[in-house]
Amino acid sequence: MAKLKLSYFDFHGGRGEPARLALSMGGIPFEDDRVPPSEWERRKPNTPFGALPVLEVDGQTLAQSNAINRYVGKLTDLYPTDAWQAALCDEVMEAVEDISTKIAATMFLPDEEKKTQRKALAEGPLPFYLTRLQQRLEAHGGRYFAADRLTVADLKVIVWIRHLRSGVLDHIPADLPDRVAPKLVDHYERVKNDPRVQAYYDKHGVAA
Ligand SMILES: N[C@@H](CCC(=O)N[C@@H](CS)C(=O)NCC(=O)O)C(=O)O
Repeated sequence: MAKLKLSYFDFHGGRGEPARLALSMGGIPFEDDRVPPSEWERRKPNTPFGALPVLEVDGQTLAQSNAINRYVGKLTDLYPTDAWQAALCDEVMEAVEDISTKIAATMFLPDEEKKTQRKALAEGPLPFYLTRLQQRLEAHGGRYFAADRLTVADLKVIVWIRHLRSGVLDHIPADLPDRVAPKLVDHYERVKNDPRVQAYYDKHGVAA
């Protein structure tokens, strides 16, 4: 079996967590390399695109979270084998990436500017993506986003929903998902209660 090393920042959530989760759920051994902020400047130039996550496979590197998610999804049977269902899975992961990028762009803004931009996100793009993701979920059976079973798309969505509901994003109401996309919150609970997902969070001492 290939030797895997997944590098991501030393916090729960974010772009690296779906792959951490998938590998753990699939029982695939990997080095869980958690990069402390103090090491990032030194390591950044050695990553393919100056960003994390990065997956090393027998010493070769793969960047871009969704490429990593697809790869580990294939290793763990958490990615559809049917081409159409795989495309539906990709669609959802890219949609989460689109909106996550908008939120990430506000992270290091000065306070007033951050407030303005986050309020605008909470009034427009966030409800839009939440309701559209909910519609896609319903269009594909209502339980999972693709193939009527748990895939890496579901993992990417629950990590994002948990982040939104956690209240850590100033100026973005933590109850937004519950108000505008309750079926996405039901989906979050469904996936979170999967015994493999629960085992991961039990092991890492965080509530999903
Ligand atoms: N499109 C990339 C974005 C990667 C990205 O922006 N990662 C952030 C963390 S979630 C990062 O490395 N930030 C530190 C930096 O850019 O210096 C992906 O999906 O992996």
